[in-house]
Amino acid sequence: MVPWGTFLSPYKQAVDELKIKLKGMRSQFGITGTTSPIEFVTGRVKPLASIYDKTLEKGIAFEPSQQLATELQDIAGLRIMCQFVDDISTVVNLIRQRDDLKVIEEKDYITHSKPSGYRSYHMIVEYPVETITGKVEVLAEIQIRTLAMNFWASIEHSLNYKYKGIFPEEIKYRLQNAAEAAFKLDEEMSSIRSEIQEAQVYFSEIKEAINPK
Ligand code: 0O2
Repeated sequence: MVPWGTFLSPYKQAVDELKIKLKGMRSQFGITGTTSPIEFVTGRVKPLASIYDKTLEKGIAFEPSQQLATELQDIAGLRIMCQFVDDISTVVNLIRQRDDLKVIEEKDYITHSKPSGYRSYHMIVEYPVETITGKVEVLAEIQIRTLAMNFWASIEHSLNYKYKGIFPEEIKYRLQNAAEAAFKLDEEMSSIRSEIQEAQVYFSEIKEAINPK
């Protein structure tokens, strides 16, 4: 059995490389003077404690194995945050068009939110990592969501940790209300999108004039 460090190292490389590539997409929009659909990008390798919890949930052995690599599709996880809901489909299309990864599966929790209120677009991709012993194909999960969806998901995630997935009814109800409020916020922001973007271009021009690159 390979040590955990060895098993996880291609995942770490995949996260590092994909973070650079996805952030690169954002910079390219900046260079061409087009508003970027990507606000910011984060990435992480799933901590061992979370891998352990997932193996218990799925009833698989907690050991570095091909089964684990196949069944846990988010050991490498990337998250792309967008300002507006419409930006999500732009980013999804940009990812679908790339030659350096293969989209294996897509889950649209935006059109069909989860019962918890969770909204996000998930893409499972296969990404080749070059190692000193050859090419390793790893799975990575890319979650694409708006800033409002991300705010809700991070709060719900912390509470989930606190209540170990079993929320008191009152909290569950409040979270569903908060998800609805986040949805409304996204709708309102979308309706004044052009106003917001004009203001953002105006401010970035002023910033550039005061502090040229
Ligand atoms: P963490 O700590 O973020 O890594 P899976 O459970 O992954 O085998 P499933 O349920 O089909 O299979 O995966 P799905 O629905 O694509 O969800 C995987 C990830 O989406 C979760 O990973 C969360 O990051 C996020 N997610 C899904 N549902 C919710 C939700 O109701 N609330 C929040 N806050 N996040 C959610 P992990 O491993 O559960 O967590």
